[in-house]
Amino acid sequence: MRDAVTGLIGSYDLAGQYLDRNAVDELRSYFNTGTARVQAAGAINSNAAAIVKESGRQLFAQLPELIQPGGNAYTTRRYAACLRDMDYYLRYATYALVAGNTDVLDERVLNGLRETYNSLQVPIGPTIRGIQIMKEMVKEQVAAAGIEDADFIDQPFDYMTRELSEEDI
Ligand SMILES: CCC1=C(C)/C(=C/C2=NC(=C\c3[nH]c(/C=C4\NC(=O)[C@H](C)[C@H]4CC)c(C)c3CCC(=O)O)/C(CCC(=O)O)=C2C)NC1=O
Repeated sequence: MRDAVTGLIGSYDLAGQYLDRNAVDELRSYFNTGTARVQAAGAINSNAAAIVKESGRQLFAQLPELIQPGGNAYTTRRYAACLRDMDYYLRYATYALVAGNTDVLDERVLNGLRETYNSLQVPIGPTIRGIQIMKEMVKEQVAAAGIEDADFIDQPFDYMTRELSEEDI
């Protein structure tokens, strides 16, 4: 599992290069956003349950067929599995935000996920919609907590969206 620093060092080491201007700029930008990243993680942590619950509510309001007979989140068990998945996405997004790197998402979340979803007929498009709803809600929470310049929030959510949507929708 990598973070912004170990990821950068890893690729420079592979090339046998000193940290050049680009590397230094990248490191500077990571360290400059460091405090805000940690604060954002704190804001998410204290609202995580509410963010997941409210995102689920919005998702099912937008796509009510998911929780109707025949829908993939129909029955209490599958409804709960869906919200649990949303909680996974939020928790791992928080790790990736602090790390400034999406490696943890590849390793712990995305690896094999599409295959699992396809085999259980969990629809990918609506899952992506749920991830994007959470992203917007996190941005609101982070703004409400007074954390500025929090553009980095988008990255893990958009990364999961991109990776999930690559095929098979
Ligand atoms: C930490 C990494 C990790 C992830 C990401 C993960 C996902 C994950 N979601 C699953 C199921 C599921 N996932 C969903 C999710 C949804 N259905 C919908 O209609 C919605 C669009 C969506 C919620 C947004 C549902 C309903 C199931 C149960 C499907 C079934 O058993 O039929 C399963 C199958 C096993 C199980 O039910 O636990 C896995 C492995 N597991 C992990 O360990």
